[in-house]
Amino acid sequence: MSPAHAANLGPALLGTLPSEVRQPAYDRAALKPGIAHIGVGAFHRSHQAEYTDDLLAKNFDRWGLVGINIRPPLLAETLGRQDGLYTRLIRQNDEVEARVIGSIVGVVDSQDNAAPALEVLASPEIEMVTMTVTEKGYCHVPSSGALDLDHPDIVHDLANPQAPRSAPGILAKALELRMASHGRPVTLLSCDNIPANGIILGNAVRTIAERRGKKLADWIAANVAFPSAMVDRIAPATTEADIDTLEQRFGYRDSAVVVGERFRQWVIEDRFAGRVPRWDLVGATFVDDVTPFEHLKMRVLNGAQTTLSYLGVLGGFAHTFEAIADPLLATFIRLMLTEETVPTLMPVPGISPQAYVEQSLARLANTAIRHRNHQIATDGSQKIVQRLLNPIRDRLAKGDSIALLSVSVAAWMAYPIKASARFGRAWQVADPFAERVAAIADRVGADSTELANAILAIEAIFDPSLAASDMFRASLVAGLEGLLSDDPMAFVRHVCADPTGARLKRPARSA
Ligand code: CS2
Repeated sequence: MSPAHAANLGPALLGTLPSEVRQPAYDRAALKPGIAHIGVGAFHRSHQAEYTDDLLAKNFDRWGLVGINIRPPLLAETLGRQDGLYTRLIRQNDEVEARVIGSIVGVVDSQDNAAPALEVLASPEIEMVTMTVTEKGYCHVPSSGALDLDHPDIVHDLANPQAPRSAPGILAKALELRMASHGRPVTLLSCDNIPANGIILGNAVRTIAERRGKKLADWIAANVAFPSAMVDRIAPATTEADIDTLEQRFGYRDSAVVVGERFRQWVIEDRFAGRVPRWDLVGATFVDDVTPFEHLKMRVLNGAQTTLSYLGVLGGFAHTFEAIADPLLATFIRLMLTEETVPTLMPVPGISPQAYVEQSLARLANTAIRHRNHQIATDGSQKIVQRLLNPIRDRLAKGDSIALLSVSVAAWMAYPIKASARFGRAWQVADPFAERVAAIADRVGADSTELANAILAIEAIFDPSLAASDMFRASLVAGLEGLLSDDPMAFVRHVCADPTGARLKRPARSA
């Protein structure tokens, strides 16, 4: 800790920054709000806000971003103090590149009360609403995608539509306010890693709106678009060490700094209401159907991250880059992706899946991105459907082997099991289903068959038709047996050394 800190980032500091720090290449004073973003975390600041900054530099227009946080942390003060400015560091092994992003013109904290969020979202100048509210922010049932009507926030919002708490409830109320005031169309663009995110968001908002009456539902049908999108850039939660790195390297403080890799991608379904920021002029792609891109990204890149996070924790590795530097885990991941994941993908225009696998593995090996395995492991119940279970379901439908992907699902199960009291509370798990799985572990103990059966019975995660697969169940039992043992990596070694032998064959059919 240096005794006297350097000056903090703000408009006054811009003129004094080292020349290697890139700065907004447009007149920020002339920038007016046009986009609202819900969930201004590290990912948004590294991704959509940077694309928008690029767009403003290329084609200046009324597309300033207003950030809204409806969940912790409070951000208005930190970012407000800096007039919305923050530094985006790109770190790629030894390279560090700093850039000040200027696209955020305002930040609103709306954690305690929806009113500040509603005021922004309902304002006529906002024509695009993007969001990164995490998988669980949609309050949907992961296995089916339907809005979870038993979710406490949804129960609350249906009973108190004037004071909503959930993201879909807040959006439905904002649309009602728009309808009643100016009536201007708007696009609601989900940027979270859930499958068919536009459809899931649209269903959630419409389900709530229908309860408010046909008039609102009809207005939404005519004036609101919910395109799907695939977003990508690895940008872990910012740490104190990142803030210190910036100060040491570039000589100023920035409490809102974000760190990301060089790679970025944004594929957006070309279905908008009203005016659209032309992000396609600065590297995003507008397409008719994002499904192939979304499968590629969630199954390969995210599937690898999730697998490395659970196997990584079990193997004693703290970060992704350390887990993938382990030759055994690297071998397992490459085998799983190549043999089982890639064959489930749809053809993706312009991308070779095998090249994408290699590119993804190289991205995960970036030693400057300190992505904690426990961070990626968070909310796994909301992530495994799209990352692991959907490819497993596709393979089972064709009679293909699922032994490697099942190791990853077993590792996801082992993670909360080992956090239960009965298994010694190895670590803390943040996941809406953590308590439920821990209770199962406390009740059942170490019997892998009973553990697998009880966890597979959680229908919100495992679709009953998937849970009914004998092959899947048997693979999970074998996986749990191995991964809950004293030497989980021995099991992974066994699977890698003898993939065909270790893989369970399809149960023989009786003639
Ligand atoms: C990660 C993602 O925490 C997680 O679930 O897998 O945040 C991942 O880094 C991004 O999707 C990369 O685009």
